[in-house]
Amino acid sequence: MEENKELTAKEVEEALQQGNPDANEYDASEIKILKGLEPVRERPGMYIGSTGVTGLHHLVWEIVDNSVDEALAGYASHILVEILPDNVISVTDDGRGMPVDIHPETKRPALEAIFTVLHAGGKFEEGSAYKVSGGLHGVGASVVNALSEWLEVTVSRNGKQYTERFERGIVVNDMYEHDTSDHTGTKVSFKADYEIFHDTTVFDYETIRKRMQETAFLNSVLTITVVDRRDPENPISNEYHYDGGVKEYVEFLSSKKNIVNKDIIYTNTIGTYEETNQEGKQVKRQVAIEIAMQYNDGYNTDVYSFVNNVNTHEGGYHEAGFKMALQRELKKYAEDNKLLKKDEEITGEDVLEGLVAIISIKHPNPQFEGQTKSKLGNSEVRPLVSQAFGEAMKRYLAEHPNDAKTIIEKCLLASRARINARKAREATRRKSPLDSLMLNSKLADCRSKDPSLSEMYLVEGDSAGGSAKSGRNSNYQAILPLRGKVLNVQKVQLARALENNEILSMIQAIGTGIGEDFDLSKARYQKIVIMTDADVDGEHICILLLTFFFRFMRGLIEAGYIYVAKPPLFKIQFGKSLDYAYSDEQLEQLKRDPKYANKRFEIQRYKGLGEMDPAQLWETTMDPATRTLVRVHLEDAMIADQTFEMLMGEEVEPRKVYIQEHANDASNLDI
Ligand code: 0RA
Repeated sequence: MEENKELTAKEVEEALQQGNPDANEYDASEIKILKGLEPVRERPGMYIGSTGVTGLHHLVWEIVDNSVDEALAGYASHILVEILPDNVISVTDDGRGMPVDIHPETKRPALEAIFTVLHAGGKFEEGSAYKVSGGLHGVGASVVNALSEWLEVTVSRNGKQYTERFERGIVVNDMYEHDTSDHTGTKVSFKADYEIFHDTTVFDYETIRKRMQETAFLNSVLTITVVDRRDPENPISNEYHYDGGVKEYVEFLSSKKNIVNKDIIYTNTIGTYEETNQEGKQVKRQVAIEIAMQYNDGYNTDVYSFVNNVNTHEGGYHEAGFKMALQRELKKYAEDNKLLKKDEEITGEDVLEGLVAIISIKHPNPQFEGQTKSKLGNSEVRPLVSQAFGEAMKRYLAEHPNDAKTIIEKCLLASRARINARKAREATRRKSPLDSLMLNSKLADCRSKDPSLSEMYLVEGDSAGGSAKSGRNSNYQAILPLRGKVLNVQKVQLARALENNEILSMIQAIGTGIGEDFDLSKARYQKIVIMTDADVDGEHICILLLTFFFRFMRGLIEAGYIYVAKPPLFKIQFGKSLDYAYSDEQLEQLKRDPKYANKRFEIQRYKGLGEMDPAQLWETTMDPATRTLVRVHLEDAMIADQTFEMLMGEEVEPRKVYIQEHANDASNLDI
């Protein structure tokens, strides 16, 4: 078996054809394994989630994760991530350098396995406490190699440098020794394969910068430098190092809010649990627990949790342990200090209002569960986190009696508001427009009743709404026009959006309910598409809707049901040739196309969706075969939520700057 793994795919197939009895013992699935990295190229989505822009960026995360592991193992401290001309990515660390020794039997260098054997290095290995192995992460460098036009690794070790080169996962230059080196480390450079990433092989600096900043917050030993060198004259760069770890992360997230407790509540500790290992022995395992939190005077809850640097959007036992301890300690403090009046109580919900918290744990053997594999399923973690954070919270409250009182007061306010809201809701439930059909809805529903096939377009403006209704495929596309002006009132309170007829129609049409009543399984559409003009007003409406979903129907975003449509910005026409451009660059490219170059072509700039007739709107923005939809991720909605705060908040100056910066910038929707 082991020896047969050395056969190439071609040799296996030849052996099978010749009826070689040894080869015949393998069934089809085993042959797949023998083909090494081929399955990755056949079904890339299985390994990196998608071959769109998100999957493309996964390649970077995979390579960086390996260097982060080397840092967490205590050997590296600096990671350099560069975007080079032609969208080549290069990741350099100052770790020990990947192993270069030659295997005595295979005669191959040890590092080759890291890049050519599926899953090598991705799984938990006994003893290596904090290997990243969550969700879509940790599939390893071999997957990146398989999906790269070329990949080159250079190791500095033993005073020398070693380089090996691959193309589409295959060795094209055996590892060779060259040059001397006065340090150790690993550098991996790769070019994503255009044969795999059809949409784009262009990396987004902001996406990489943000992720690296987050990685630096979560791993205080690290210094990460990010550089965009695609324009050689104007390199862009950022460097991140946070000695304070997640405490600084909370500081960062709270920076635009009015904080309630000045000192951040923080703990950084190790918990232990017992487990039976493969030999049936009881062994102790360690879990690193780092938590920071702070209250602000807002109403949102921003609790973000991570396991081995993987964002656990769906929560799990670590989040549960934190919330449990937070409520327990606040409740106990309030009772012990006689801060509760008769009939007053503090529930788990009350302690979450106006909370910013980061929960980061490092676990040797995490179990990821849930719809998007982003929920921690290890139950032993709950008591560990609950105890660790409970102690920190208890100490904080004892040492900060003034802050403690303010926090309890705030919880009681939330509690009263919650009780009043419930009473009001119960009183009006019968009359609630959401529960009845008395709404004067402008919804043009689709015929399909199958949510997995049904789409709803939220369209800005009555005129575009009319075109969309005429142009749509009414079998599966529903249209709800939204009057932009109504929504785009400056300083509108989000709660006021709930009084808006169109928003109510939208909630009713979606069918899940909102807030506490939200139930994803009742969604009537699994694609909800925001379609607004590519101007400032359109952007505002989009931000408002995303903020609304983020706060009241977050499950829709988590389930991946929310999309933003990208309408074209230009039409270019000469005789019978007609094309649409979705960006300035694309228009410039079309102008150079032989169809148009040196011709008297006409260009129409679309100022709004309303300028398109039904057929054009269908063809450019609604036809599944030709349209561009951008799926909204939780991070995007989070950013929209922060932008919304900024736009609607008390501070006038940042709003002015934002509007000025975006006024002439129709395509700058950051989603
Ligand atoms: C296994 C063994 C050793 C180094 C590494 C892995 C290693 C992997 C990566 C991936 C990115 N950067 C890395 N740096 C190191 C060497 C073990 C030894 O020196 O004894």
